[in-house]
Amino acid sequence: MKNVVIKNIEGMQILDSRGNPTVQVKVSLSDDSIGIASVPSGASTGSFEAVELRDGDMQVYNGLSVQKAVDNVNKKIAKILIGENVFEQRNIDDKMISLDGTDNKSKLGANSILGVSLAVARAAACSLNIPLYKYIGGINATMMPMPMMNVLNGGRHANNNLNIQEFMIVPVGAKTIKEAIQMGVEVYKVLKEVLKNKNLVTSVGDEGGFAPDLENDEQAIELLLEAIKDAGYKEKRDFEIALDMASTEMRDAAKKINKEGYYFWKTKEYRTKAEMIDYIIDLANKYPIMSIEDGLAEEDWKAWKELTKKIGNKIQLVGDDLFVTNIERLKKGIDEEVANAILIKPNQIGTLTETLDTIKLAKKNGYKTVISHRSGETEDTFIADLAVGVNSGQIKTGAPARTDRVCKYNRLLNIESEIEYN
Ligand code: 2PG
Ligand code: MG
Repeated sequence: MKNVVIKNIEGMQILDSRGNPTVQVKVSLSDDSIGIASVPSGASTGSFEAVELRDGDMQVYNGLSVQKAVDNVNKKIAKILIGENVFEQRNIDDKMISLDGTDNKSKLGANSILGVSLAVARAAACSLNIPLYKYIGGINATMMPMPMMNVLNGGRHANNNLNIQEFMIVPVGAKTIKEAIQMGVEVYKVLKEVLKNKNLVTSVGDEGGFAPDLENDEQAIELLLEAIKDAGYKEKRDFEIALDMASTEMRDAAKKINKEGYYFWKTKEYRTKAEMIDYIIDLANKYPIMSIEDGLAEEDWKAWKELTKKIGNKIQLVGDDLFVTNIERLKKGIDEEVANAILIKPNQIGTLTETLDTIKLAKKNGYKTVISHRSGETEDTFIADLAVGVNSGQIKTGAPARTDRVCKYNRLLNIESEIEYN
């Protein structure tokens, strides 16, 4: 590999899609190539995620500014990485991990470390004059991911009465990303009409999906099925449904009222762990659901195991808050036969190398991988290239609305056309 070294690293504070400050990093190389990356941010974050460093000064951006993380990039991280070979991603990531020295990157902040890690990979791809997905996956990076489109938002992502956080449509009948996106958009538009005709609001939540008040969470699934049908598609053959229950939030709500199980705080319903498992199984039996993410909370290993045993051979069970893209937590899941898929969010762990290691372990053990955005995103499309680069098979990146979501779909369209013409 040619020897191109890091010449400069500059961090700066920009905004994410919710208007909150986040970190952007620019890495410049000795051959004048540059790579820029921006870091996303979650709302329903798992407590085992790597730490997002925020300044906490309530006078500035309500405590959310990230100037300390930016300073860490510009001073501490730049100091140890300038002069390093840009193609040695693992060495670069290891150096940042050692400099931080904590288990959860709380000293430098995962936001500062990830910004550098991703910008380094982009700069390397730029130096080789190849697209990012090819830098990540080489000539083997050819599989386009199936998109999970979050068209109805609830939970912490919307100010409505839906408890489940994400109601997604998955165009399983599509053969290309172009077709998948077209199908998804058509259903999304029809869904808007379906809502309008029922006098339901069509304003959107954080990930671009509609966020109406409904009779209950099941009605949301029924509306998706209605829109799929009205758009001229057939459930199961053309579309299946995926849910992110984000149930750690319901577990946290239950803790607040001193209960063991799950509290659906928006509708004031309480479910024990056993009732929660039954509820999930009922949903999976009743509707064409192919995937349920975080049906149970991040620490509920025993209940997760039971759920996996009961329906893990029928549908995809994705661990998000459960695994937090962390290889140790995934190992535990594999050992205990918990879940059968993992959500991959680079900012949950903080470096590209660790993200790739976790994906590798998942694949080796037959766990499906879903590359994911965060609810607070930027115009950065890194995850689209990552999804193709590792042949992840699936991507979750919101509704086909709002540029922070659409830019990822557009990037996938670009990649597919490049691959087709190669
Ligand atoms: C999730 C994500 C992304 P957040 O729970 O899967 O949809 O939400 O980024 O708020 O954690
Ligand atoms: Mg989730």
